[in-house]
Amino acid sequence: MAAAQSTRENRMTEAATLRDLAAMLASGKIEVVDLSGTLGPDTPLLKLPPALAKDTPKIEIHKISEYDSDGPFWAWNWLKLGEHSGTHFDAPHHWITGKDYPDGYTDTIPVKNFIAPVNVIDCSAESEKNHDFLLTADGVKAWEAKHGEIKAGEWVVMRTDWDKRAHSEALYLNADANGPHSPGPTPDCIEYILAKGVIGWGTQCIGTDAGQAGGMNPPFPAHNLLHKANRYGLASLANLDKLPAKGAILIAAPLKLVQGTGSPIRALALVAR
Ligand code: 23J
Ligand code: MN
Repeated sequence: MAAAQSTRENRMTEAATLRDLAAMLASGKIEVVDLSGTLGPDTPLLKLPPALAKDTPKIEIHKISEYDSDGPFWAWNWLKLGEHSGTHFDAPHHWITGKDYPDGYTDTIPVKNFIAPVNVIDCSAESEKNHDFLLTADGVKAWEAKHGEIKAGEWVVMRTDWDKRAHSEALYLNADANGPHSPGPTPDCIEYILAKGVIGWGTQCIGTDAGQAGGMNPPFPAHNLLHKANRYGLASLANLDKLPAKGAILIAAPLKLVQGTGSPIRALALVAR
């Protein structure tokens, strides 16, 4: 958007646009689509090779009271919850390549980066056939030839319909003796979209990288390259099958955790109907 001088006429036009938006949300002409999975003790969580690393703990929801002797008129819970649990946001400080950005934590990222247009690349058929399917730069270019160019400031998300497996951690992680098998990007895919100036990259799998990405060069290229560029990741997105290829607006705001490296989110999309 051109940073035009905000004249009185401009402000009136923009106020009218917001009124129109509110009316269209109320009438359903713009639909709000829920892109989050449920968050609880059964939410699938990443498993790393024990020799390499510690895992994020199981999610716990503990009751404080529910209209009882511990709180007669109220119900509330406390949580044990890793930052990188369920549908979540990856901040730049999550990865060593992004460690030095002052604005790379959940509490320091500019909030305007939490609302942006989203490009949805449908890889569901390929991913069903090949659980290790990798989206390449050429794959993204072919998608652009059909749907239009990816622009600076936009999200790119990979639709795999992997959310249909999230009811079972075994199905979701899809691991065998050789480790997890789930689709993701190649290094050149991430390099290509970063050159376009995207705000970030999202997937429907447990992380932003493919299951076999530990063996790529660099290891975990989505994490390595996105966060090196001070850009963001989204993981375990749901319901991407309900979005158009282009035209939706994605709202993905992490909790304002102090020096947080990520956070569960309630990801939402605004879609014209
Ligand atoms: C830590 C180490 C490796 C990976 C991840 C976290 C994630 O996917 C994540 O949730 O950011 S691959
Ligand atoms: Mn993460």
